[in-house]
Parts: sequence; structure tokens; C-alpha cells
Amino acid sequence: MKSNTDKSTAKSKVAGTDTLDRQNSSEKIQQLDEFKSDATGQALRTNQGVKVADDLNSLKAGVRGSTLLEDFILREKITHFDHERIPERIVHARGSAAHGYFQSYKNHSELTKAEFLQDPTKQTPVFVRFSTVQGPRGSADTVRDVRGFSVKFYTDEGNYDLVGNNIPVFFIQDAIKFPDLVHAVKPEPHNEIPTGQSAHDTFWDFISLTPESAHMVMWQMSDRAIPRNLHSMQGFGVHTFRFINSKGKGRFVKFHWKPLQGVVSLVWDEAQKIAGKDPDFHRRDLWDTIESGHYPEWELGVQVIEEEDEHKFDFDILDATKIIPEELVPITPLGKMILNRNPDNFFAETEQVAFCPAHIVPGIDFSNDPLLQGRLFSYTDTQLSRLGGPNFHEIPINRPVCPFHNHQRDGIHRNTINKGQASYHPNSIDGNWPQETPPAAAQGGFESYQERIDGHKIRQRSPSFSDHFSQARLFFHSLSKPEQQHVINAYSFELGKVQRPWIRERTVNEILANIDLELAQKVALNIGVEPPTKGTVEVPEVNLQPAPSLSQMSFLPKDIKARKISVLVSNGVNADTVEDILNWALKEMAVVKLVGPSPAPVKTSKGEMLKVDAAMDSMPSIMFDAVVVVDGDDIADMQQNGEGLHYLLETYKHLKPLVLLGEHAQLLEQLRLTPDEGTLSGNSFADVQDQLKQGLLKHRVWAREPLAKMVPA
Ligand code: HDD
Repeated sequence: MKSNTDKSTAKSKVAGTDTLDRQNSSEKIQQLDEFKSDATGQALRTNQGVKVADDLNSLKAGVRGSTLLEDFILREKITHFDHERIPERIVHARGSAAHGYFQSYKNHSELTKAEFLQDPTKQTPVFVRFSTVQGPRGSADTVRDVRGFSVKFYTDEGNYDLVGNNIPVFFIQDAIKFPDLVHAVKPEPHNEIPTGQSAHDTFWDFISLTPESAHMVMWQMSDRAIPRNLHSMQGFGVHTFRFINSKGKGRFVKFHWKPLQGVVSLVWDEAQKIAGKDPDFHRRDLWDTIESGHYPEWELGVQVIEEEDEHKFDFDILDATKIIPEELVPITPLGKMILNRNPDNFFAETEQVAFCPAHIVPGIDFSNDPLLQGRLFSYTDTQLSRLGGPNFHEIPINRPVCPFHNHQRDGIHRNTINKGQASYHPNSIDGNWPQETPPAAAQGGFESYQERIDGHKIRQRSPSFSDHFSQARLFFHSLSKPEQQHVINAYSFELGKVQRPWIRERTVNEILANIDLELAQKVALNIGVEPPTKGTVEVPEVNLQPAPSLSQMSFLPKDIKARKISVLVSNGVNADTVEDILNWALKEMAVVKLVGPSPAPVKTSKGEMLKVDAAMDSMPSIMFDAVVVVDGDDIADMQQNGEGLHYLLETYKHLKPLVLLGEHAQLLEQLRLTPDEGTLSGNSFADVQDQLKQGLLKHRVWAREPLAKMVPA
């Protein structure tokens, strides 16, 4: 299928893009290229192809007269503009996406016949969209929220969508509660407040009346819900799915994405400030990271559960509010995903991409998880109103890379021109084409897994879904002390914004006290509720030991690739030190920005002018992982700069490595900051570079946290 793009279009590429096009192309990108339009060197025309002579003035009855209805150029332009918007996604409206590919480590045919998991030399194109859940399209990136993690694999056997989150469990067990959950968390209906937040009465009202949400909400109140960037997040398929191999053997699987960059988060104060200073923080970071060639990578793996082990756990594997700890069932690595290309057009790709958990390929199948079963319906349904009809699969980003033919016809926005007379099956007019394909190991027809079902038609929750607290407790007990404190702080913050006292009390007494009494008591004291002395339900004793894999501390980065360092320079700066830092960063593949008091160049100690990347107010410390103040012969410039001092206070407060070179070391005392392993000083950068790297690898100086609370920044 070709677009209306003039094939003779003059190609004028920005320097470097051509190389990128060649290097990071894929079958899918080549397919998308067919639809791309480049106006360089082209005449401005109407949508009907008529060349426009004047695009500045409408047609009027006299230069000062009224505009004429016959002005088809004006009408076409305005009409199109009037209809430019489509409904945003009902949830996950704010998102950012990238192209890349998935490559299997080896042939996994024993587990699944899915072809993209067979050939280790095959690169399957992917399009990945990350999202927040609550806020609208224009909301801030760094709000406390679950993050969506959707991957569309364009396999040779059709599109496979793994539509997951960065949290391995979900709020509810049955899809019938999804509209209630979303209504409760979304801005309240009377005043459309708050945006991008769950800290309000209706959310906590619902949550405190829905104990099955206890586990998920613990994750949401943890650092997982304020990721440092989109490429430092784990991803999870959440539900139990099935793999089926070519012999027809089925096994249950749970999908995991592990970022090779490590799992790191923001601190809460930082997240809130970034939301104001740079609402596009995550989107920008993903874009810049890919543009700079630091392609993010994830490992895909599965926990495999043999069918005969389905009932061997203390929980039900069909219950989406439960994890299977990795310590119980280790993850089998399947392959690697690399994101190496930004989209060309946000609307055409990121906004119009339509994911659906029902998009599966032979070798993968669903389980009876009642949350998953409801999702199988909802996603295609929502695209009908969002993308305006049943032909959204023809939108370039949604097309499979393999051919697709069937007897579905017509409908709004149909592009395909189906030839032939017979749009039904069976037929004898068109040779009975297109024909069915029997199931086979590869390129075979899809066959649902033949599961024996024997039951009553019944509207009831399985009793095996009834323990809502032991895994919430497991999660809390598996966190490090700083992470636990953040959970306490987050509950206190969120419930502190809840106006109705009975909702605060119910959350503390009927949810938190059943998870962990100390947690409940600490939160209670923080929000002015009587601390409980016991829970309200008997939580079963289950065989679950604290699981280190639930703590982010188990996934610290192994290198400092793409980590961001602010290098503060002012007049009198030592240019040699700047050079040393830049060379070191290049070697480590870290990103350095030279930040000055203003966007103007600063004068080095040698009297040369040094260009800066940005001023302090446009690149505040909250955008970086560490800050270095370069030595120089005019430290007064920094000592008397309120904004600069605030920059350093914030760096310290947010537990980041802070390097003060030369006489700048005095600033620590001036700011009354207690030195620790993250405050580094020396006469040259070489003195501190290794410690700085170690600090970045640890991500934060957690031991500083109690002191940092007192820093007025
Ligand atoms: Fe959903 C979007 C993830 C339960 C109904 N969901 C959506 C997206 C993600 C998830 C990542 C954004 C897709 C994109 O980037 O376009 N949803 C989940 C996960 C769930 C889950 C991990 C539980 C394990 N969702 C869920 C239920 C329902 C929906 C139970 C309804 C019964 N979800 C939708 C939706 C959305 C959606 C309304 C909005 C836009 C869209 O589908 O395409 O259909």
C-alpha cells in the first residue's frame, strides 16, 4: 500500500539522519516510510492537489470587506483544523514511545512455538509506548502514578501486544470493577481536580472499600511510582499467560522486562518540583537518550509454571493482585529489546498506536484471569471511538508487517481496495481465497489452547482470591529501610490530602493495619488518626519469605551510561578541569551539561570565553543525577549567588553526589551541610572521579536522608 506521497519528493535530510535511517531501520520502519510525507521542495497545495497562490489572505469582498463563503482554500484549511483532535485514551492518555527491535537469545521452541522466540538472528521490530495512567495528554510526567509499558511486536506471524505496567500487580481482580476504579482515581467529576494525582477523596474512598487493591497500592506508594526515567523501569505482563509449544504442551508464564540500565527513582520532593519545571521530563529524557545513541535495553524473561503446579502456591496464579516471587520461581531469560529510534510524528505513531492484550500470535494464549478476560474486550472497543471506526488496524503504525487478508469489508476510513467479488467464506467464485491455515509449528493458523473447562455459570469470586494482605505485607517487608520510609511518607502525603476523616481512618484501620501495624501506626500519627493497635482481619500465615527482588536496591545500575551530571561553571572557572570532566564523561558515556549563572558564556581563568549549555534556572539540579562545581579563581561568584547556593542545597537535599572542587569545598560549611560519602572535594577532578562514579552507581546517598529533611530547599 502506497501513500499519496509524491515518490519523487526531494529528500532533504538533516545531517546524520540518513545514517540513522539506514542503521536503525527495520521491516516496520520501511513499511512506515511508504506513508511518510516530506514537503521539502514541494508546492503548497490544497488537499485536492490545487497549488495555492496566497496562504496569507482569505478571499474578501474588497480589502476591508467580509470574507466570501466561496473561499474553498480557507474553508478546507479551517475545517481540517477544527477536526484535528481525537479523543484521548480514557486511561494512559499521556505517553511517549519509541521504535526498536527484539532479539531472542536462543531457540525457545521447547517453551513456545511463537516464531519471534525461535531464531536468535532474527530482529523483530517493536514499538513501545510508556504512559502515566491518571492524567490527561498534557499532564506532567513525574507525578506519582503507575506507568504503562506497552510493547507491540511486529512478528512475521502477526502483531503481538504485551500491554503491561511497571508494577507487577493490579488494583482489582475482576474487570467489572475497572470503570469504578478509573472513575475513582480520575479528577473528581464536579470540579475536574486533581490532575495527575491519586491524592484525593474519591480514590482513597474506593481503595479503602476495596481491600483487594492493598497490594497494588503499596507499590503505587513506593518509589516505583516516581521513576527517574522511562528506561529505568521494570515492566510486567501482570497476568498469568500461557506458552504453547509445537507439540501442544501448555505452560503458564508471567512476563518480566528488566532494564539493563538498572531501576532507579526520583525522590518525592524532586518529582513534584520537576512536574512544574519540566512537565515533559520523562518524554524529553527518552527522546534525548535515543537521539544521543544511548539506546535503552531491556531483557524479556518469563516465570514458567508447569500446569501440574497451578495449585501449588498459597495464592491463585489467576489473581492479578498477586506476584510469584522470583525467589520461588526464577525468571527464564528469553531475549533482549533495544529502543533505537524516535518516532517521526507523535500523532501518527504514538497517539494512533492501538494496543490490545487480545493481539496474540500462535504459541501464546490467555489464562482465565478474570481481569485479563475483560481486557480482551475493552481495548478494541475503546479504539472504535478513539480512532473512529473498525479500520484502525490500517493506520500505518498498527499494520502488521505480514500480509493480512480476510472477508472483513468497508467501514469508515477504509483504505484497502479489496479486489474480487466474494467477500465471504466459503466461496467458489474467488477460488475460496483467502483460505484458512491449519495450525503448525511455524506460520501456522492460530489454535486456542484446548483447556478442559467444567463449571457452573456463576457470578462469584473464587475463594482462592480472598487473601488481600499477605503479599502487600511481603512487599513492605522486602523493601530496604529508606524504601519503607518512602512508602510511609507517600501514604501520609496522599491521605493528608483526603478531606473526609472517615476515609483516612478506614484506610489506616482496615487496610494498613492489616498489612503492617507499624506502618499503620506511623501513617496514623502523621495524618492525625488514632493509631490502631490491631488489624481487622486474620491474615493467613503464608509461606513467603522477604523477597530481595522486590526492592529496587537489587537493580542498581551497573554503569553510568546516560546518567546526567550538571557541571557548574562561573567566571574564573578552571578550563582544564572542565576538559578533564568532559573527557571522563565521554569515556563513561555519561551526559554532562555545562550550567552557568546565565545562558551567556563565562570567562575562564585563562581569559577565554566558555560556552555554557544552559542557565541554572533552566537546568536546575533536579534534572541531574549529580552536580560538580568546578574550581576557579573567583569563588565569590558562587558564594554570593543565591540561585547557585540553592542549587547546591537541592542537590544535597535530594541525596545526590555533590562535588565541590578547589576552594568551593568551603561552600559545604557556608551552607551548613554535613559532609558524607556523597559530598566530595579535591583539588582536581581526578581526585574524586572514582568516588563520583561510585556515588552515581548507588544512585542516592540514602544515609543522608534524615539530615536532608532539615535542608531548607
Ligand atoms: Fe488497560 C490502556 C495496562 C487493566 C482498559 N492499559 C492501557 C495501557 C496500558 C494498560 C499500558 C496503555 C496502552 C497504550 O499505550 O496505548 N490495563 C493495563 C494493565 C492492566 C490493565 C497492566 C491490568 C493488569 N485496562 C485494564 C482493564 C481494562 C482496561 C481491566 C478494562 C476492562 N486500558 C483499558 C482501555 C485502554 C487501556 C480503556 C485505554 C486506551 C486503550 O485501552 O487503548 O481500553
